[in-house]
Amino acid sequence: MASKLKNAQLDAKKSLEIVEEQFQTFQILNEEGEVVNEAAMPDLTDAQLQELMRRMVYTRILDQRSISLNRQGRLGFYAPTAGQEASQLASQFALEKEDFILPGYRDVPQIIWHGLPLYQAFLFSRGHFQGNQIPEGVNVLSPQIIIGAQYVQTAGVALGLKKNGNKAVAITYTGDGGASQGDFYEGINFAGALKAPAIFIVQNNRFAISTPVEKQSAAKTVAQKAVAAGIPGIQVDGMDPLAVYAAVHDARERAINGEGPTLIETLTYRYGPHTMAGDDPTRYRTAELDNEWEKKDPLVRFRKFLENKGLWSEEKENEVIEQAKEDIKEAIKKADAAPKQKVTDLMSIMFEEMPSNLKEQYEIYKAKESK
Ligand SMILES: Cc1ncc(C[n+]2csc(CCOP(=O)(O)OP(=O)(O)O)c2C)c(N)n1
Ligand SMILES: [Mg+2]
Repeated sequence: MASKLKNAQLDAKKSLEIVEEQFQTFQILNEEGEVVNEAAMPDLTDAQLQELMRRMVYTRILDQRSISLNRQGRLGFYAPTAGQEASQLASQFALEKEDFILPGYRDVPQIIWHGLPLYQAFLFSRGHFQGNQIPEGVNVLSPQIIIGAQYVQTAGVALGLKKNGNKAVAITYTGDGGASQGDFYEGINFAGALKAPAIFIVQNNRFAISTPVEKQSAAKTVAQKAVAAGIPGIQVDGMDPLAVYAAVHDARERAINGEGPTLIETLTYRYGPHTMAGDDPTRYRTAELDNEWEKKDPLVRFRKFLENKGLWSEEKENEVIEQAKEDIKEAIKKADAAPKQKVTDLMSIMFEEMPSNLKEQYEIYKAKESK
């Protein structure tokens, strides 16, 4: 129905259409591994390009091994990551060590590449408290399970960095489902108002467990939600490592220059189930959709791109695979060697000064545990 309001500035529907038209998907490398946006090519050396590929291959292996370790009962909570490597690893690759990462439960690869030892990631999966004892100098928080909560925390961490005069950013990740939560809006709004150096990533893998993104929101893109918060927003091809890197690098530059936060939506797909707790993706996704997305695979397109430049080979890839398997074996051994956690451990790490009623309980457990 045509609007009765002829003046476009007063036409609410037109205003929305104008916004929607602005949010086109940013891409540099197409599915064939060809550069389609030369002007936006990030400034990365050959060695850096190879390192990014190495991390993606390594993480695909880590995902496969984690799934099989979970099935053997040797890991606990695990949210598969295959398909999301470009979105996860190219964004982390654009960071500096002093930047803080506030991950969601699927974002364990980013915190590993930011410095969390692999065995601790395995301990986190097992629900062992040592998995959450982040080493000094590794600027990551524990993976958040409450959907969207990390967005509010990121606004706070970013504001803290700004107040301390640190030239660093806080980056966080949630999913398409997370972008429907109140915390999402509060986080981007607060960071925008205070020009906090935050980068808000929404990895839109099209499903929140079984709920398709179309049922989550009337918004055509997640990126356009930035408009209401008055901050820049961009939708990126999340299967394209170069586009993800360029978008995050750009957002980081603006953040540390005092220009405030950015919202980045990465269009991606998880090949596996939501978690290893038992959902069956064939009940909510079609094989056609799976195939369509597997054709966009980030490793396949980046491999082609690098091979064309003479920067990658089967031999190199096999070396990475072997290294990953070796590291995983070692890390599981180390995780197995962690002492069984005790109730008294949980109590003593929780309090600097234990309340008197808990002191009593502490003694009771201590006596039980020494039997
Ligand atoms: C506040 C809250 N509500 C519900 C849940 C249960 N839950 C766990 S994962 C999930 C779906 C999240 O989907 P999305 O944000 O798209 O992230 P993805 O798992 O696809 O990466 C839900 C509803 C939760 N953990 N926290
Ligand atoms: Mg999702």
